Amino acid sequence: MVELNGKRVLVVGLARTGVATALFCAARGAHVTATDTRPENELCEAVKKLRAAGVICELRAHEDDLFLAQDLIVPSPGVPSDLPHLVAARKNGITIWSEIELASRFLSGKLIGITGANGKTTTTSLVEHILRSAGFSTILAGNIGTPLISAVEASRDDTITVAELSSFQLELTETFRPNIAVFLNLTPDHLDRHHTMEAYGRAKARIFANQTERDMAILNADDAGTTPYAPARPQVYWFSRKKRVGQGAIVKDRQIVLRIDGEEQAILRVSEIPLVGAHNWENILAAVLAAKLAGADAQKIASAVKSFAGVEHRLEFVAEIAGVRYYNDSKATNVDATQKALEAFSGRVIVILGGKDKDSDYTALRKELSERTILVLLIGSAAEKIAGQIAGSVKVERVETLERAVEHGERAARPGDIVLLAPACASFDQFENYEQRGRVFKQLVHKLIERAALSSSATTVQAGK
Ligand code: UMA
Repeated sequence: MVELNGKRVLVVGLARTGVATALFCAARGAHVTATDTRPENELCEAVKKLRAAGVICELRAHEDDLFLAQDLIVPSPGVPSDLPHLVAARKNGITIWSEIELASRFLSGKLIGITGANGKTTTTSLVEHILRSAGFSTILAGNIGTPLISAVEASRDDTITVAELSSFQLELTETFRPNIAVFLNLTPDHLDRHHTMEAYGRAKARIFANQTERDMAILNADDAGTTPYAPARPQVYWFSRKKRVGQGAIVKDRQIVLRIDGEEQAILRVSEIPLVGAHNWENILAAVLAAKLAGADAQKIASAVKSFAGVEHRLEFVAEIAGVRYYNDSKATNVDATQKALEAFSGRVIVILGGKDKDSDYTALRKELSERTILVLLIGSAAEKIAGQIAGSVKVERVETLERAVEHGERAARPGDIVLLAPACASFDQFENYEQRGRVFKQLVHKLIERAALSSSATTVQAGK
């Protein structure tokens, strides 16, 4: 635990993380200032709440002097760690922690941390679902949407907090130490922020940095990006869908099998996995292994996996209209996630790509696009770049907005086809976040259902959850 009483704390960024962090520190007696580049009229509700708690709000711009007059600075994940104000504060010896570092110093009970370029949200949700179904007291938090600091109040000695962790959160940690740490995979993402794959990998691998012999690390034996980061101190477990591992989880005779302390235990058949796409086997292997190491019973793990409904915006089935199936994978915010989404389907796919570019290389999509898709619909500010990089591999239409993409998709699709939103980009050019983008897509598909219902009684419609 760290003493906040009387300390000068600066919180940078006033969205979910910043508001929760500022209120947390103020409630513990710190002198809190909060700063955001946005003006007050865009932050009304947050500012009202913060001022009521005694937090000073400095808005519209970040003042240099403010950063140098602090004991502790907590930047939100969306604030680049090389922001000049932070660089200057660091030079002046001021402590800079991410919110997960601060939260971990107050959190009670056990912590399972899950990171990776893709699959984090599904794996985190699944681990929490398994443990809750197995009777443990759990909290779901982190990059998944609820800041870890919000979990502190409810955590007890017997709580297991299951946290999705991003590179942005991990890079500014110091003593952060999950009891079980999972590193799912490493493929290009966020290069606009981390600049190199090495820096991105190093930030993620901080999940293992403070683990001891009593802790457990779980890594993907099939992913060349993560294997070099296998740590020395904690007990290391591997998962693989392609090969055997010493200690961990594998696919054998089309079953998910745990191999722990020389014993093999079959958990469930792959045919019983309720999620689309072979890449989800990896998420399930990691989740089953983490849940087992956290103490869940094999039978309870199996029944919980079978009842897992999946995660919103992750290859989420939206509806089938006149034989065309619509899927929302708005969480596919990088090229690798889009590749995996395309690999999950064997039919003819019409895919919606585009949004805000993150210095990504879309040429990596050319193979899947030419083999699996019949049409690419381009939206958002990255459209020109994507069009240039995938030219010649598939038919492309520039439609600008999601609304027009859904209209064009419906018009171009024949029974048996799939219309898939898997944009390979961030959403911030046209939407608040990927969740809003996914919700808008689903609303647009639901409008198609209404139209289909009005225009013809013969049209068959099946809606997702
Ligand atoms: N801001 C500044 N100065 C800057 C930059 C931003 O003041 O230099 C301000 C913005 O004006 C805005 C605020 O900072 O008001 C935004 O902060 P934020 O982006 O950290 O927003 P939060 O709502 O706190 O969301 C963060 C995570 N966001 C990011 O990592 C970009 C959320 O992950 C996370 O769910 C949430 O904390 C709770 O932990 C989202 C995400 O996109 C889902 N994550 C990336 C991903 O999954 O790929 C890593």
